[in-house]
Amino acid sequence: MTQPIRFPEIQLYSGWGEPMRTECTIDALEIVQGEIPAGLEGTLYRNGADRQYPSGRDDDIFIDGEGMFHMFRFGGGQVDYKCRWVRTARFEVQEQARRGLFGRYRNTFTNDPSVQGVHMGTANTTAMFHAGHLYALKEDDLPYEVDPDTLATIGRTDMQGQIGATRFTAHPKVDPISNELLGFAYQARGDGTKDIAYYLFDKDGRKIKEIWFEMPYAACVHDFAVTDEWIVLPFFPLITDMDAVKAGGSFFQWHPDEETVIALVPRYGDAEGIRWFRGPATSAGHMMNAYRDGSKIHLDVCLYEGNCFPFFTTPSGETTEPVPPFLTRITMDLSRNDDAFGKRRLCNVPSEMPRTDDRYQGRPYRQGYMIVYRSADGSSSIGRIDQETGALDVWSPGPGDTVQECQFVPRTPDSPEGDGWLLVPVGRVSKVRSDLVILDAQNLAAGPVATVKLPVRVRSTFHGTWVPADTLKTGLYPYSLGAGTAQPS
Ligand code: V55
Ligand code: FE
Repeated sequence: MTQPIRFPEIQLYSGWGEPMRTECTIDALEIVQGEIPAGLEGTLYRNGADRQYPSGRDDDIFIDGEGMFHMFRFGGGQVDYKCRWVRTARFEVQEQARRGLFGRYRNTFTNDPSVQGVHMGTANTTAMFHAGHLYALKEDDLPYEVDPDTLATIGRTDMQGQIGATRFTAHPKVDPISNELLGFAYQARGDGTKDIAYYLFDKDGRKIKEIWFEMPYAACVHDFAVTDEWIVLPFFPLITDMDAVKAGGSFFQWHPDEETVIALVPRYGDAEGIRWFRGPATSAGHMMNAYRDGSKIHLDVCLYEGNCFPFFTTPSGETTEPVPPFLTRITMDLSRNDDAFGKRRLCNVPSEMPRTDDRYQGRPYRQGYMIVYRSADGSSSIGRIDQETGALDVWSPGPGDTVQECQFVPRTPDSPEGDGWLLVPVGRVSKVRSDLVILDAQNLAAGPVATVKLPVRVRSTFHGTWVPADTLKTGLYPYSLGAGTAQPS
């Protein structure tokens, strides 16, 4: 007999965080307010962590857990919902055993001896669509391909042998204008290594560039940013020490005495052209955007002046005080001959999970969208910052309710920047279910254009992507930059 399944009584698994463990299909969701805008035809894919089985530990963290992949398909004024587990190697051995077999976050030394050699990858972080294929990604493993209609898992892939690294980022950038895919791997030769591999793929999924180099320490490189000429890779001192990992410890440790280091890698060049910049210890999960302005590179990032993950302690085991993330512009001037970067706060309200109109990734832009934290009751809101005026336009779902990362969808393939909708998953926490809300991206405060009701809880999603209906068939985004866009000089 196997042990009874019982999750530990920890905050992570209480209330809204209770493991959901449910695959479901709901056609024609109820639209409880408004109407689905005409022209909104396509699919919102989202990925998040749930828990198939308890790990048998009480130190699980929210970024761990098996990937649960969600899809909202918009067509003819209706929305269909589906969610499915990503059937990773890890998922399948646990399914067979009917219990948890994997231990601490990314620590292979804490796994059940029976699963030695089975990858711990959860495929839980984002959805990527490129060159006609849909993927579920986790930064410590290769991509898993997923069927875009059924969400059935097709399998783990190195993209026809093109990814020689042991893994691939969960924050790739698919440029919806050029249809290029830009990505990288960190700790690319295995856990604890300092290797970075940068990859560039063309619109057909053929690798056209690959650059390998070393970061200063074995950092956690969760996200990156791009410009027309550069890849921006920030290294924050959340560092892997394999001796600690082998002893069953945490996969990352916070080093307040190490520097923040940023590498600018030539997007189409080679490792000789890399430029380095340095500053005091800070950290971040997520970048809003980057762009080039003459000799300056601006990186807009939700920056923590300290450790963004208090559950990763210092090497001596000290926990750090939580610090709020503020949208911050880091500026690197290529014409200067020192390696310091400048730093300026862009918004005084704490914010996370930043997004833009994806057509403007890597290009001068004006509109940024993010989750903002304005009240102390645990609720969250969606905000739009106008980078020209600094003004914040906010929609709040209601007391105690929460929002997840939003997705911008342009009204037409060539509409001006920011002319379109924001799709926002909302946790109706007191009702123990979710909504998907559609906002006019130019006027969030006006409230939803439509509210789509889910009779179930979408427990956790981190990131996702929007695929227009035609793009599912052609494999190409049909987008172009709208009129009046400023271009770099
Ligand atoms: C992050 C998220 C992760 C992870 C490592 O936000 C870092 C940062 C969702 O999973 O595994
Ligand atoms: Fe992320």
